[in-house]
Amino acid sequence: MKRGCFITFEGVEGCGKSTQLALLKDYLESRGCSVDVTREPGGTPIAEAIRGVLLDPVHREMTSVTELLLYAAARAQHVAERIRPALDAGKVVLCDRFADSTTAYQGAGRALSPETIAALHRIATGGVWPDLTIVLDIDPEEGLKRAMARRGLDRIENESIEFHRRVREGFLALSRSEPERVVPIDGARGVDAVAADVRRLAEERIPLA
Ligand code: T5A
Repeated sequence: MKRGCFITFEGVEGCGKSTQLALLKDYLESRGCSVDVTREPGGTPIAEAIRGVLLDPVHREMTSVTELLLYAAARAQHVAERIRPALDAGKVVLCDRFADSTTAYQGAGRALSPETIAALHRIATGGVWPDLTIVLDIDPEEGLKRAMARRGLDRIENESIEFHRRVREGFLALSRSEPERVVPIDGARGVDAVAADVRRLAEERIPLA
């Protein structure tokens, strides 16, 4: 069966991924696509349980390596149980964060080794990799303000502003090393202006009737 299309959304906290993902889903469905929307960490019962452990602010003692392995474990289950079957069924999969978040947060943010992270990417994804990754780029202070206005901050959001700046740089570095796949857009604009860019990028990758 024809493989579907895998699009991921990335960026710092509160950059607007969930908002844009929902708008793109509605648009693609209105154009006749079969769309599966999911998120990381999460997307399956096991991965959602791991998400609870990862984001709970009570787990202050969690080591960086434990954090890395838990994100990878959640991803392995998510790919096997949900993403790969949806792509095999020819669906468009829209995912709120994926492996690039590990590269940015645990790599650029926590300074864990790129070789270790690359090895875990191979194990956890089994070679399932996005066709397009849209990075919604905004100043982390702005993103945290947005996230804070909506709810309390989780364990990762509570990190220092320097950590979040390294994460932003991590995403931008990925877009420089893989410019075809990882495309940054200015996420500081209004929702509609960002959505127009997102739609254009998606339409370049998905053949619509
Ligand atoms: N993580 C994740 C890792 O460290 N490693 C990994 O491998 C992975 C997969 C996930 C956390 O885990 C970390 C990263 C994260 O810290 P999460 O709950 O998914 O946790 O956190 P976020 O990804 O930050 O999700 P949020 O829901 O907080 O932010 P979104 O989805 O980027 O933003 P959104 O759309 O919910 O918008 C936030 C607020 O801003 C408003 C919205 O209405 C909302 O109130 N907004 C705008 N306001 C002004 N202008 C715009 N253009 C706006 N767009 C949205």
